[in-house]
Amino acid sequence: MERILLFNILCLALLIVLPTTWAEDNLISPSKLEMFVDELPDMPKIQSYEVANGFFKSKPLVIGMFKKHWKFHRDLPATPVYAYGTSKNNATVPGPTIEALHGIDTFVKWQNHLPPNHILPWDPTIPTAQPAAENGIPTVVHLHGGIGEPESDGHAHSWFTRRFKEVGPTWTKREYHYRNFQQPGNLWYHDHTMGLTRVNLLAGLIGAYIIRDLDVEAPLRLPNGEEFDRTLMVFDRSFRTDGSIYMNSTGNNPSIHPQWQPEYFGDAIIVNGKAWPRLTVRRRKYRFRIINASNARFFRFFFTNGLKFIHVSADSAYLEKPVVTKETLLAPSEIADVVVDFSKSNSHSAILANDAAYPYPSGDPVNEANGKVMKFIIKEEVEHDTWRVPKTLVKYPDADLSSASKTRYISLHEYTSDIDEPTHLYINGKKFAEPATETPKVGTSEIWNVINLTEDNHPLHIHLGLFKVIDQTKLVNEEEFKACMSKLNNAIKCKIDEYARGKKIEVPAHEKGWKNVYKMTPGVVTKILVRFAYIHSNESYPFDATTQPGYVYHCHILDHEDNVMMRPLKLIS
Ligand SMILES: *C1O[C@H](CO)[C@@H](O)[C@H](O)[C@H]1NC(C)=O
Ligand SMILES: *[C@@H]1O[C@H](CO)[C@@H](O)[C@H](O)[C@H]1NC(C)=O
Ligand SMILES: *[C@@H]1O[C@H](CO)[C@@H](O)[C@H](O)[C@H]1NC(C)=O
Ligand SMILES: *[C@@H]1O[C@H](CO)[C@@H](O)[C@H](O)[C@H]1NC(C)=O
Ligand SMILES: *[C@@H]1O[C@H](CO)[C@@H](O)[C@H](O)[C@H]1NC(C)=O
Ligand SMILES: [Cu+2]
Repeated sequence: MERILLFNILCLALLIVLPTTWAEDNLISPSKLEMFVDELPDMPKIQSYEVANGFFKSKPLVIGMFKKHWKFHRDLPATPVYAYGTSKNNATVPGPTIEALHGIDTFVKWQNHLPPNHILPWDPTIPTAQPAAENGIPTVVHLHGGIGEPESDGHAHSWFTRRFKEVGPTWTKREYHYRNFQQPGNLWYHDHTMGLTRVNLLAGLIGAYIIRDLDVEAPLRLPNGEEFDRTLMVFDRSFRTDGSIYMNSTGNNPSIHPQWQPEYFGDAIIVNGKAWPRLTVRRRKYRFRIINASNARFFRFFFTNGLKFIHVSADSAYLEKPVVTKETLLAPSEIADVVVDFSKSNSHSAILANDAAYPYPSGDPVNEANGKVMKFIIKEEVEHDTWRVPKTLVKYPDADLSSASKTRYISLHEYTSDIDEPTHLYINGKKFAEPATETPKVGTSEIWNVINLTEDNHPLHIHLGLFKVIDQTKLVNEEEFKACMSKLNNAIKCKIDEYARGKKIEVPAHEKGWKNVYKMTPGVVTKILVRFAYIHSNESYPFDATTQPGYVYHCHILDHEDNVMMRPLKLIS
């Protein structure tokens, strides 16, 4: 008893004597957390439809955002998080998976219950939503991959605080309306608040959203049902010994931005809310919809026992044919939708591993901790498998370049301080607040040439539009072109055609489908065809895409998006 008291007093004395950074840096070493001890959770499923008199109809949902505690690992104290759920009790990280049906609208009342004082350090010196502190934390939900009206798109300025006490300048409605008229596929919802996206996602505000179309999908006979069709949401986090999420609160340019850092990387790899979980599987085919919900970490997944990935879709649309790979590179927010056939395994377990450097591609190599993702324990007996992977999946129209009504140049810029540390990043050298320059016409397609003038790979995400990657061409005399761009900031005046003549880089087969995010390689011009219309039908949008506040497009490294690698996208009629 006395010894414990003495020990406590000593600890207290230490706390007082040591500089405050001691508490700040009191990180848990990932080697202290044993891998593969927690079972892989399945997030709760919520259907946004119901059957009435033999017909499907919408079932309106109410989903809240709550502050609560979440156990990320058996041996880690519960972590304060922000979680989506139908109640505080059953809110989860990631949030519930919303199951929608093609053609049946989803209605969601997103409700903010978050108290004041953010659980993570944010930075008021970057353009940020700043309601009165006592009103709580601003949030707004974006459905990533959704094709819907601007009012329900979760524009960065459409945020709201708890009980809608304060709302952002473009906020218009409490109940969001998702049409689900698009092709079946994988979407996800996440926070999109101006300047706070990176911290709100880090805190836990993410969840999956699946659109199913039974007419299209049932004949494919891909692995189906709760057991064989699973969503894996992967992200990285670091923790302190008390369980709280650690985010470095010292900016890389503290005199300019006291807290902002250009990229967040965590040491522990989390799948469906557990660090390095395990899943026991049968010797047959499974479908995994793998969503990379990291802020900045790229993953290059592979199986340690040589099992392969059979890609069936990319982002939110099916591929025309399955593509088999041994590894798969996912940028933040990209989705790999793969079938894995465990009957092909020659061992009783397989580790899903990752070997992507961070930042990708030129950063540090992975270590023991972030090089492993999860473990599959494979049952002994071989089973009769009723699922298959057909030779052809779903055919959508090809990218028809001749149909493009406009060609644009989109350049990605990074700015650095005197100490050569990044201070902010812009698209086209323009602030987010400057008026929209990308104003496509509803129903048209456009060619966008995306020019990466930075050292990093930036996953570009476009709201509303789907795109196909046409080609990737290396710049020649890149420094000369960059020098011109930093002066004139105009790709045509800088004679882009004379520089975009280098080697062509092949687009991986499993990324040749219709996408909503693509990795923009540095020093490369990536040509994409963006379609502001459906891909599965010639019908026009059943909503007005030209209304306020419009849409955005941005880099999906959240730390870049917040500061402010994002531009308005304004559709016109
Ligand atoms: C982006 O471009 C920069 C400079 O042009 C280059 O150094 C960098 O490697 C490129 N990034 C990738 C991922 O290729
Ligand atoms: C969450 O809890 C509420 C009541 O607290 C219940 O009605 C609802 O069905 C639960 N949802 C899920 C997905 O478990
Ligand atoms: C936090 O960031 C600062 C500035 O970039 C750096 O000097 C410091 O080492 C970082 N701390 C940790 C624990 O990584
Ligand atoms: C996940 O996405 C983040 C950023 O959006 C990216 O930095 C990271 O590399 C991606 N990880 C995987 C496994 O794809
Ligand atoms: C859309 O129109 C084009 C050209 O008229 C036609 O070739 C194509 O089959 C149509 N697509 C659908 C899904 O109806
Ligand atoms: Cu970026």
